Amino acid sequence: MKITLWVLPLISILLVAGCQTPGTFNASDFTPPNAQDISVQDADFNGDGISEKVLYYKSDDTVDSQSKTTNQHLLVISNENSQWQTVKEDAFANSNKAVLRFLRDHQVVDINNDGNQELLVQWSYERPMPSIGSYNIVTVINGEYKILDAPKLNNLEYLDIESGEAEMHLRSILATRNGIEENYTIYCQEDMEGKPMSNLYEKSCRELKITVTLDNGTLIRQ
Ligand SMILES: [Ca+2]
Ligand SMILES: [Ca+2]
Repeated sequence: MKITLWVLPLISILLVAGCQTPGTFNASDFTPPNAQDISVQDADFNGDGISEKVLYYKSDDTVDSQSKTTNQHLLVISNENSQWQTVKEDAFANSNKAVLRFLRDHQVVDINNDGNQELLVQWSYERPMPSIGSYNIVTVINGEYKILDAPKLNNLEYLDIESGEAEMHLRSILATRNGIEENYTIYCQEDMEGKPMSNLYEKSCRELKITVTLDNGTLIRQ
């Protein structure tokens, strides 16, 4: 009888633990009190039919006018064993002393059309440049969350140097179900020669479209 009294509560505890359903997601569990512009999106990265969360927020860590910092945070949060946990985070800190990059856009898309969703994150440079910046994607590879950077561009593979093509700059990207469509503008030496910096990219030679695909966990420029 004594044994039963000990065992029964233990069994009850184990049963309750075993039957736990994913708890309610509260963005406030993952954001500081000064978080602004909070947004939450559902995304199923691993294709198990259960949504993970993509959480974005800004936080202003300004101490005084001499020390101003604005942070942008992008978190992927997954429900692991009935606990919401951050599985990937990208933070962009910009202060009045150092500006690195700005988060420009993020969207949930299925880049390789396999039914699992990816997160496409686009960021831009500090100052207006002929290029928009770059991007990365968050995806699950063999059960692990990974950030894949855009593949490094080798201009020489695409520029017709003999015809005077000198520079190429990424002007926009578009997420499609066949991959990431990169749109480049190409500039020729003769159009840039002798121009001041402000007019350097006034005239372009041609446009070029390249598709980047996600194959076997790698981003490949076609
Ligand atoms: Ca999932
Ligand atoms: Ca996919």
